[in-house]
Amino acid sequence: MADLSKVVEILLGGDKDKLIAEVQANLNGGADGKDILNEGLIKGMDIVGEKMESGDMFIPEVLNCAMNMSAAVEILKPHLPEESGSAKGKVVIGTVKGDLHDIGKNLVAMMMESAGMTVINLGVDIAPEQFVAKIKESGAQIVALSALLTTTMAMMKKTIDAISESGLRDQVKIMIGGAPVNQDFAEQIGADGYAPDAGSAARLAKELVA
Ligand code: B1M
Repeated sequence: MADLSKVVEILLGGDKDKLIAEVQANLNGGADGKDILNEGLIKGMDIVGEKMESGDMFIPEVLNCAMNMSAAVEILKPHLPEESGSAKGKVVIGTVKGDLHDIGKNLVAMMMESAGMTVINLGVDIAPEQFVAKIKESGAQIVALSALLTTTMAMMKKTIDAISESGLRDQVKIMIGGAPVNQDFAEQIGADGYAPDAGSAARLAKELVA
């Protein structure tokens, strides 16, 4: 595998043009898109998170790194493995209310699209009633909830409860993901599934509509 430590280093340095040039140089050199994502960009964002926690990086710098990562993902998109097989199905995806993290959720949406699904990406900070309204309007078969904060995990349950109260629970499969959640939590709150990363999320979505 290519040495991707420079991608990590440049991501941490916060220069978007340099990051894009480095990602492109790695692609030109034959590096695997998935490796650049996992061993470069995601690894870099993990270090950003550690620095944020220890007070060595502040929110504006973190946000800048996040925006640069999103720009780099755009370059990587055509080089990421497509999920095999064409699955039909409509997914409503969003980051739950109170939570503004969207990079992971957008990767999940991208992988689902590459698996042939129609994805309605509601964005971040999405209230339970917004999910309910979109399910009604779109007739989606899957609802995909993302959360990155321990404080917003409870909003996943509130969203599932709102879907049940609106009488739509039997029409949709609900899947969850994001760093603080796991399979046990999914079962506890009555979700139909949990996926740890974007690739497995697309596979799970296909299974849920099969
Ligand atoms: Co925030 N943040 N942040 N942050 N941030 C974390 C999550 C944190 C772990 C950092 C840390 O302290 N180490 C920490 C959470 C602690 C906790 O609750 N346990 C944290 C905190 C505390 C906060 C604030 C409260 C900070 C503050 O204001 N004091 C604040 C909260 C704002 C809010 O949401 N209300 C905040 C703000 C921000 C920014 C806005 C500055 C920025 C987000 C910008 C953006 O997203 N557009 C930001 C960032 C960038 C991060 C870190 C550094 C990186 C997140 C990321 O994009 N990772 C993050 C630390 C970290 O994750 N290491 C951190 C890369 C991404 C590809 O991974 O999102 O995990 P991830 O997605 C993965 C999987 O989780 C999974 O697949 C993805 C791809 O494989 N997945 C799913 C995600 N959703 C899925 C859904 C699925 C299936 C899989 O199915 C539906």
